[in-house]
Amino acid sequence: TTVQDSPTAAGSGANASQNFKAKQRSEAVVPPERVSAAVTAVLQGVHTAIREHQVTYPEFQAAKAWLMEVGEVGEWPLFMDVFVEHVVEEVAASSQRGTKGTIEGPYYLPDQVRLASRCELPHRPDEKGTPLVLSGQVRDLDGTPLAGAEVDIWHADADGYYSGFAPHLPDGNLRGVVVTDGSGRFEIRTVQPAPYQIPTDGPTGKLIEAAGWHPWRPAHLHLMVRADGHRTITTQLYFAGGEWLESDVAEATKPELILDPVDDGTGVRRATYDFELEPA
Ligand code: MBD
Ligand code: FE
Repeated sequence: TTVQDSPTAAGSGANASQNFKAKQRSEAVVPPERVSAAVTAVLQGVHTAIREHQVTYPEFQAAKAWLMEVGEVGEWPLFMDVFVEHVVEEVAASSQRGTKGTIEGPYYLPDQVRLASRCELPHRPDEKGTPLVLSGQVRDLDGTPLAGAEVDIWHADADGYYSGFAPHLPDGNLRGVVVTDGSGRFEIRTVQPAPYQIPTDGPTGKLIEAAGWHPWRPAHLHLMVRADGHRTITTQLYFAGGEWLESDVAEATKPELILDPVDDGTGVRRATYDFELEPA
């Protein structure tokens, strides 16, 4: 892990880049025809934009400087996941049945603490935010409950920060791998996350500001749901009525992924969500 001094774009970017590189990934073997076809299409898109918008030399040099800065501060994982991943997920989703997936984003960390089916996510003693309980069941496509499935969950805190990517948060905060019980059920106690704002001090934030867009994602929980013999689902759950739900900067919301938690009368908001996994 990298030690950060303050919650800056460069800090979270460096951690996200380091985390991305550390992941064990199989080298994609892509035939030259496919490389050529895809890269030609990307370059043609760039050439078309330059012609259509009569891009000037100063603008071209500014674009180069910006690209260099994104790499220098480690924001490529952030930029790619915010502006590109949703289309890769859309392509992947066309062959996926069961619960809808959506993008993983840059802040997943593997190997978090394993928790019993009824549990509370690790949190600080003074963790802010409205208590939230998410319960549900993991099932096969035919409705068979999946015991011992993993509900790997991570989310931002009530200030919109992720542990591992902000120096003031303890490692593992609001992250855990919840194992379903004998009937595939789980009940996770945590706190309501805040919407997420793209760091405004980094190149991604500066681009968003320069273009007059907004830097927000609606509040969300991230989940990866796994069971032996089944295809892992990577998804997110959102909150009905939440700000930015209709204008997610990462374009990663889906109507099937919206929770509508209800206060149980004690100030605890409760929601249920069941996951259906297809065979691997
Ligand atoms: C996030 O929290 C996120 O979920 C995505 C997809 C991109 C940036 C920050
Ligand atoms: Fe997120």
